[in-house]
Amino acid sequence: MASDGHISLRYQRPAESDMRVQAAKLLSEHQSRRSVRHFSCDPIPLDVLHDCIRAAGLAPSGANKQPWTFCVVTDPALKTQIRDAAEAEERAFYRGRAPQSWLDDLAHLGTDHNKPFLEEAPALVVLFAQNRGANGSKHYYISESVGIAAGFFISALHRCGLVTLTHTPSPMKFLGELLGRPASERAFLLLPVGYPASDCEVPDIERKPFAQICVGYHAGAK
Ligand code: IYR
Repeated sequence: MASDGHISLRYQRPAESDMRVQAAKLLSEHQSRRSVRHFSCDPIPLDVLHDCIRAAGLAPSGANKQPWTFCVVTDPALKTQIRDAAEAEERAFYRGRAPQSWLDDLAHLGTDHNKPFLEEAPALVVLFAQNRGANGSKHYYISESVGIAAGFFISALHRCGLVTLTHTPSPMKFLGELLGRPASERAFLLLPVGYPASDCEVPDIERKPFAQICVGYHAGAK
């Protein structure tokens, strides 16, 4: 049945046994994903990165407005400019802008204002949220939509063997200026992308157990 600008959904229901195999595989893949702050300088295949962006661009969005722009930076001079500007903001953050309670919450990550990964990672992806469309048209649920696209992107990178970090030097206004983005766009995330450095370490952190993140409301259950 196809009518009124609609088409039939292409869908094949899998067997439950196959669903369980896929679910276990997906869970195990996600368990090995980590945010990385120490990158190898090795270049990455840009076509792989572009496919990850294509996959991210398939995310659902408010009224299908797709209110995102993915900027890919590999130019070393521009990466240096981004690092310098980000470190200036981060210096202000760590030296007073952040309340002590916030710094205490970050202590276990071992972060400071130094962001060498902004030059070392072979690609920086700057994800912008579009507050309005090119023709001034309205966009809806912008943060939700761009956040979902970012999640798709991070997941796609991981499946392709690349690592990243959801970096948010704050404020990120300098990114729009350095990349010449229109005033209707605001920087949402800065994601360095590449391979981990050979001696890369990550914080030894735990994830919340299932019972703490999921509450079930099932008929007949006591
Ligand atoms: N933007 C700073 C601080 C920072 C904030 C949070 I919330 C983190 O999860 C990690 C870091 C920085 O990148 O160092």
